[in-house]
Amino acid sequence: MAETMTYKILKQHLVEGRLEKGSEIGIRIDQTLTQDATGTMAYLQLEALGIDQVKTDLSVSYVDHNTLQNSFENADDHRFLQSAAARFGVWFSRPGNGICHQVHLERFGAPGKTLLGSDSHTPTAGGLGMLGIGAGGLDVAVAMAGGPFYLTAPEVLKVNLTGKLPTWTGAKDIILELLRRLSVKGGVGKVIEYAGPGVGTLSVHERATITNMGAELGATSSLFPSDAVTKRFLEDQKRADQFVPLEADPGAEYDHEITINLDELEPLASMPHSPDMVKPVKEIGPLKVDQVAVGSCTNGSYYDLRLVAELLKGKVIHPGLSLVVAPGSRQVYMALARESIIESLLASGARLLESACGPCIGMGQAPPSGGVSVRTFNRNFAGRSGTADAGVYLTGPAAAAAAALTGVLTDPRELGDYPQLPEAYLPVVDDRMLIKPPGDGSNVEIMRGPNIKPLPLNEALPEKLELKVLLAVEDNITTDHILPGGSKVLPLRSNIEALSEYVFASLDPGFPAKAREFGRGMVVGGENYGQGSSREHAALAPMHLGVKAVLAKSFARIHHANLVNFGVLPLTFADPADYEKISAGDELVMDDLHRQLNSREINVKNRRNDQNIKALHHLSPRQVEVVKAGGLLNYTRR
Ligand code: MIC
Ligand code: SF4
Repeated sequence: MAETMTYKILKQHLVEGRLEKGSEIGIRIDQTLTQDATGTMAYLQLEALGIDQVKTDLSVSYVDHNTLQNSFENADDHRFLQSAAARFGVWFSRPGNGICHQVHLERFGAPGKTLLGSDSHTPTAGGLGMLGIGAGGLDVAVAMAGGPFYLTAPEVLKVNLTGKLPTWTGAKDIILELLRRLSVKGGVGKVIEYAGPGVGTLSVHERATITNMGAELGATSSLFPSDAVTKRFLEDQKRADQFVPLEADPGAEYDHEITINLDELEPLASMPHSPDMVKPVKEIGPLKVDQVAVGSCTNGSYYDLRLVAELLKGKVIHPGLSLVVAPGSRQVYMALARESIIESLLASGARLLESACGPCIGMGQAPPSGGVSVRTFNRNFAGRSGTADAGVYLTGPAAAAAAALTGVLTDPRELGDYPQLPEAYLPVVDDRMLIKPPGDGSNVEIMRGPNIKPLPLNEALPEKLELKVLLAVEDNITTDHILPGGSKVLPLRSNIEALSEYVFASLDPGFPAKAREFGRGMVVGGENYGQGSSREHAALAPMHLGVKAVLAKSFARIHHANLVNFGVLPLTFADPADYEKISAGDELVMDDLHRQLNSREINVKNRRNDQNIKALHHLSPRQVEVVKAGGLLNYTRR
């Protein structure tokens, strides 16, 4: 049978279930990655699983998020992560070596293999033809322990690329066009496969920009074929032996198909506060810009930064703004340094940051009050930049450079002639900031700082739940709403007690106190509840506050899985109109729950008006048991 790339990889890795669309399958994970903000929890969980050495072919622990060391917490976490990596047989990428997705693409990613990462942008590896999937830390810990990763066998969406990108447009405009058409929930339940004559015109870095932001579509993963371009990339990375070709069979059947004619694209931007609020830059109109930020796992490649430097060359940035630049990896940084591009950026007035996530997750460089920031990043959720009333516009590097020069949002085509850039460059391959684990780590002592607290566990699911509705929220609530990032909150990722004080901080600062007062509560949500990041803390911290269930119109994939992993019951409205029948403060009752969970339907009674509402669960039989046990750790220990 003619197969898609997705199903070829899934078939080769299937260990449980039947490979039928919509049913739960378990797959073998070849490689894992963690980053520091989610990694501390993942290694504590690995420890709790009683594992001696990881069972994957390769696991890597990166430090890239919490690199601002305002106080001891982040530095302690780095030390914990380095020692845990050595203990469990995991490679350690030292702070300064770069953003996990960029480094993984360069140094470890391999076509045809599976990668599970505790970060939602793990599908960046799809630029190499690798099936990268984002998940909560606990799922990644289980994969490191050799367990299967469970997912719903996805639908496959084929994006047919025709034509060739015009000058002044780039890969970012392709993915923004897709976001414009499909919205932030258009990819839920799907893997997106790229095909067609346009594919061969895109470098691995351009492909990775596109697969990276598949996360913003809510997709399970995104995949490019592995072809001559991939082979050349791996050769340049001195990893030619890892090349295998991958493409869909002719005649493979897809569930959905769309075409993007690259010839027709123009510079696009996402407007505040959602990646799918996309418009052509020229239509957004004059807008004073206060900050430009270049880098991140989306556009932090050598090519992106070199383009910006080239456009700024010989000029100085507009006096009304600041420009910050963070290369995606040390490899990129070193190539830019070698070719004096760093010097050129400095001459133009750029503020150079270390190679890390930085401003993308609000780790410094917050824009001024009410400011406008133009960023080559992937997310522009309200408040994520660290400034609650700032507006973030997401663009490609050319539009970012145009804004930096003119001080206003500018269609880069107005800059005149497109610069002549050399086609290829040879990366500096230097792995000395990657620490290989010792053959036997059993004697390595794990170093814990005072901010690293033991893992909180949930109680088993009671037979009857009487829950106060603590908060009712609208559609597309992100995990940044549920649990913010930023330099103040992120250092608390390994201290759930302290972290819990920030649950729903931007929507309802009184939430933690209310939750504590009522003991057991729930949250009511709209469509696509929990979109965005993979942070399991957005399930774990509410669980710690006594949240037992979330009733929403629909869920984002990773957050749904994280709720289950911590024994919080995710339910949807059988009739979305019932959303209107519940308000904050109501008391909802679910009787005889264990029995009710045997069918899809759960009866929920609202004490305020004695009305019954029909809710549905979307749990596999395995997940029902996990929720009943009060989460995956309890379930596994049994
Ligand atoms: C993000 O981009 O939101 C993050 C920070 O990388 C998160 C992970 C986290 O919250 O630690 C993600 O994308 O999963
Ligand atoms: Fe880091 Fe931003 Fe990428 Fe998340 S999206 S991994 S915070 S650079």
